[in-house]
Amino acid sequence: MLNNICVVMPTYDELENISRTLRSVLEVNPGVDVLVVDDGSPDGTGRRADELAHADSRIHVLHREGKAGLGPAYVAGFQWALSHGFEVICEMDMDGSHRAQDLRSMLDVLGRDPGIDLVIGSRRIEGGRTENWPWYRDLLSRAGSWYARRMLGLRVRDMTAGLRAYRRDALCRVDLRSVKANGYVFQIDMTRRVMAAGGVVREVPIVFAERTRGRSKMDSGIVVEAMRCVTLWGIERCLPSHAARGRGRGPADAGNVGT
Ligand SMILES: Nc1nc2c(ncn2[C@@H]2O[C@H](COP(=O)(O)OP(=O)(O)O)[C@@H](O)[C@H]2O)c(=O)[nH]1
Ligand SMILES: [Mg+2]
Repeated sequence: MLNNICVVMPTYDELENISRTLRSVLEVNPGVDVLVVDDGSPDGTGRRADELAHADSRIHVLHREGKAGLGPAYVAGFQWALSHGFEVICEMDMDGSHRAQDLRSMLDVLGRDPGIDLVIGSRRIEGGRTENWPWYRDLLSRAGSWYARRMLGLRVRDMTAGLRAYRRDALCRVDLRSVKANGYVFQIDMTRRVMAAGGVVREVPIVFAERTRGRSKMDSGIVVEAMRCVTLWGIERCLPSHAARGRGRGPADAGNVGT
């Protein structure tokens, strides 16, 4: 049984989603705390988060000045959760795409096996799927995961998945201050960093449903950033200096199990 769980939920213009998403997360997972990380949403999401936090002590809010991207919002949220002593720190979208019951089953898996450092809610293993995603998003996500797997030599099927549960120690082993990734490549960066530090990753199947309210913040800059970073990290990985560093550290991918 896990205790001290914080679900970090970044928001930008999610007024139409925040109340019902938080209600469902906390109803299905009554033991968790939630940290909303709002980047000054013009639609008033931050104010609504404050009202909800006022009514429920499990809800916390971190206000940031302006839209700075998913990665920096998560890094700030992780640092807050670590400094407040949480033992398990999760990532979850606020737009209703991630199901509260999937978070629960992932926490069950983490709770049952102390050897696991990171549970990834995967759309790309048996039992996992996407619903109502436009074909081009599905293609982009599959191609991105394939490219990252090949370039970085990792066996994770869903590299850009955004429903995750980290054990505190796994996050502590990552130098969060040096994480600069902004968009979805943040998820790839965190995966490779956890594994490079010897972390064990387990994928658990989830259903990801496209949002029905509000607008996606995905844009072409996010795709370009992902391509650029993954290519660079892949090249770095092949350099002799990197291979020499890796030798002293043990097997980077040890313990990763696909399903
Ligand atoms: N704080 C913060 N949250 C963001 C930012 N960009 C996206 N989000 C949130 O991250 C989650 C996923 O974003 P979304 O636009 O739905 O991405 P998609 O599902 O890939 O289309 C949602 O909860 C968004 O509100 C940002 O720059 N800052
Ligand atoms: Mg979304």
